Amino acid sequence: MLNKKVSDLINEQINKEFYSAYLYLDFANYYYDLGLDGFAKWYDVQAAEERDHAMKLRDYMVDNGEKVTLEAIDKPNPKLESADTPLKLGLEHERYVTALINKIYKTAIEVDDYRTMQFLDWYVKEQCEEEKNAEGLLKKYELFGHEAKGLYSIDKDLAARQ
Ligand code: OFO
Repeated sequence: MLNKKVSDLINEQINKEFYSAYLYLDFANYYYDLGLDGFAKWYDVQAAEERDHAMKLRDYMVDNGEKVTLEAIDKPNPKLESADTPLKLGLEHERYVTALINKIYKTAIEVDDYRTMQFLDWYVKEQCEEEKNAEGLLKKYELFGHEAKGLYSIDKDLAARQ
């Protein structure tokens, strides 16, 4: 069994990871609609990864004899006005998730839960990677994406990476 504060936060995080998957799926839909399939596929992959993150947390709860309570997932409702909006919102969202993971980690430290700290190390590393990717993509867009040729080449590059 885990400390109640820790298990409550992990349970909440499961929901947040599923929400991340929804949000990225929403971004993917937006890009498919614009005809930018490379960007869309990139966010399809991100959405699948977020679902995996939720499942990994779920499995950790189960492995530790904790009950998981699934809550309703919020509707992703960002106003997507231009091709760079999802990129900006995506970076903002990753920074928010990093703060959530840090909060669980901090709570685990406070209650001497070394097992959870070790488990969360993977998420700490993953968030670093995801923030880096989101920043990189936004930077690329800001440099080249405002012109059709540049946007097309970023899209092609993203499609090739999937
Ligand atoms: Fe769940 O990996 Fe970032 O958000």
